[in-house]
Amino acid sequence: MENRNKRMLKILAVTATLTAGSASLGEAFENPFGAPIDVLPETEVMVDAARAFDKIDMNRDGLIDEDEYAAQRVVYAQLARFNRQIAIDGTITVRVPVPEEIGQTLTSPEKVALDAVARRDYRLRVGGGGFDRAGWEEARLETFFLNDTNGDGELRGKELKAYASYFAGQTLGSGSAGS
Ligand SMILES: [Ca+2]
Ligand SMILES: [Ca+2]
Repeated sequence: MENRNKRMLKILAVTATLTAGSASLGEAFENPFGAPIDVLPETEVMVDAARAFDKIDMNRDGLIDEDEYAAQRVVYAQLARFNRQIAIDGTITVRVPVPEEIGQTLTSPEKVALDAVARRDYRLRVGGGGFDRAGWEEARLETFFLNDTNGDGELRGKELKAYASYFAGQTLGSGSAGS
């Protein structure tokens, strides 16, 4: 599992680098993670989820299994903390800062806890072999909707901050990371 995480870390990190290259072809985006945004619409999250599927389905069997699901949760958190931002790979790549109060690194206990939460989350959502494409996109959208507290189909302000915090390894729900 450790190796799987390392492989995925490499793949997702390479993605950020590639994005850096393509962004420089564009105009004003100096940052490899794309342009900063104030508003994140649901449509961009859909595109991001669709693009993420192939990176997360590491063995290319068309399903995101429990290990792959847990690995992406941990790897996204590690990258988000290290980079201090999350990239959303929508129709254009955009970035959202990770709140300052979230630590620079994912500690070992945090990693273990996040892995356990991800596996529990996975088992609650998936019955059989894993998320297929549609199921995965639905799961990502669910994360979006849980953070869209006013239900207007867009994340902004505190909603966006909570969304970035989730990818940085905080768990959704009643505000506490524990439970
Ligand atoms: Ca798979
Ligand atoms: Ca909203």
